[in-house]
Amino acid sequence: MSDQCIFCKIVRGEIPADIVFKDDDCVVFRDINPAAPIHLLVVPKNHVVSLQDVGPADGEWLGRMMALIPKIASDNGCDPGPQGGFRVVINSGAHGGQEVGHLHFHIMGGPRPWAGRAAPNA
Ligand code: DGP
Repeated sequence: MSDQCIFCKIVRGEIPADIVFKDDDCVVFRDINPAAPIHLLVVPKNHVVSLQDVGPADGEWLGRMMALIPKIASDNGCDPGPQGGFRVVINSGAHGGQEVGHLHFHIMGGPRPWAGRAAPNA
């Protein structure tokens, strides 16, 4: 955990968020500035700065988080199958367009065209 990190504060319940799922590994909440009709952030409870900071020892919890994504997407309105689906984005570091220094997966879905940002920091 990091004292000043905004996502750690959401994980600790110190600031509000529209949380749709939580388990031992992660918290999932709606993006405050959605780029798609459905835009969720999957945030590990551990303070990991970015994907650049993970390695082989992180495979188990990362794999569990990744494997949750299809169910979280469909539970929150993403249509199944090839006619539906969703986009997953992980921005990493300044050149990757990362704004919040706590690893997170964006899940974006809903019928196209998407109004507003087509993708975070695209
Ligand atoms: P990134 O650029 O990948 O670091 O994306 C950060 C996303 O986090 C961005 O789409 C907006 C979202 N965000 C930033 N602060 C907050 C917040 O306080 N609450 C929520 N729900 N989302 C936030």
